[in-house]
Amino acid sequence: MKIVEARVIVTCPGRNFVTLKIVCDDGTTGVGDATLNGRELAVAAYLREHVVPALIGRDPARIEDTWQYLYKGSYWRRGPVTMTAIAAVDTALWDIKGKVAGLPVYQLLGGRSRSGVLVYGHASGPDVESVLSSVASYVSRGYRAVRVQAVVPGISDIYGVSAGPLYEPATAGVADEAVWSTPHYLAHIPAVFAAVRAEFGPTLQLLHDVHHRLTPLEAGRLGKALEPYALTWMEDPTPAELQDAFRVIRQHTTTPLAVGEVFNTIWDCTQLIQERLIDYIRTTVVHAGGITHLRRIFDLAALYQVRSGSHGATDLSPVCLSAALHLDLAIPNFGLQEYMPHTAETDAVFPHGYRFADGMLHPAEEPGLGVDIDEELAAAYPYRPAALPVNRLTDGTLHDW
Ligand code: GCO
Ligand code: MG
Repeated sequence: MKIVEARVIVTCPGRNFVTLKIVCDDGTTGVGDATLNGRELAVAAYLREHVVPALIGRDPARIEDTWQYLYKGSYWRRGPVTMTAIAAVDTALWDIKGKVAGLPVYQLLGGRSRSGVLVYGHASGPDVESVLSSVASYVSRGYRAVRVQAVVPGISDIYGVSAGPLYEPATAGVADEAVWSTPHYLAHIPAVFAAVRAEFGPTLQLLHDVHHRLTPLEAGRLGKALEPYALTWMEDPTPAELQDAFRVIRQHTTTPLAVGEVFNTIWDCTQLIQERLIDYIRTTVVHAGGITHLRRIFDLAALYQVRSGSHGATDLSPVCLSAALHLDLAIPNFGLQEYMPHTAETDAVFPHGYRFADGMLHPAEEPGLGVDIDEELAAAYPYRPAALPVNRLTDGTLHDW
């Protein structure tokens, strides 16, 4: 078999997605997600200009060799644009391999290690009462794990609180500016979790995303304050370029830590994993080099009792989610999978066979990944420039968003 074509498809059914579709000489196709929120066209150009020409004529069965070719062969290693482009090729090749073998991809990864993929949903609200009813709506739909975000009095525009049925931080044009105050945040969040734990009892899994906003010491203080409410994890407590910083957090709290949605290679988390500074690694198929490289990260993590907790916000397309579910089902050290359902428009552009039941997602049983892109429908939604917000402190200093 040979690759004869690779199409880069950019579509905006409510938000932007980039997809790579690889076509083989016998007509077999495979898809890979290449969406990097707010930087979509950089990856599209990287694929079109630098990757697609090198794919034509290659044997689609040689997944590892193609991965090494694109990684070592670019000379300029790592980085979100490069690793997202490599991920798209890798994911599409696993899809093709599954179709050729007549097996769902999880079978090629070693087979099923569990009955389904436990997911967490996103509860939020403008005040404690509405947070409680948002959590209740997830519980009534069968979710066993819920992330809780809340408006903080004194901060007008905060990460993770949805105004409508879906949360979408990217806005049209250039970045919106939000204002951040750590003292207001630290004063409010423990009380929210006290109310949620009191209402829903000890076994509902609760999570919280700090979204990179605290110093290590502030994160230690928050983790300690949240200990009575037994969170499954506190996410991205501090920016993670400095892996050492997590030692400080660990010295102060037993609240489990989850990090990694912005990482793109194993090199971003070797210290975090090998020194057991985190409990969950949140790297994803689309931003961390595809199924091949993510498997490598998860295998390293397994040696150190670190579990997976892959990012799964709506800016990761149904193609990424499908791929994630196959890997989640197969690895020994699966922890949790984030799940934000996509809009009906997005689901129509990306027909897929995964389904939600009993708090878990289940990948399609058909050969390959069980997801595709309807290119005709995708063409009806042209790209729209959009950007993620930036954050400033109350005195105007630029802060982490
Ligand atoms: C999460 C993430 C997202 C990111 C988004 C950026 O935990 O789901 O933090 O909400 O902010 O994916 O594009
Ligand atoms: Mg996050």
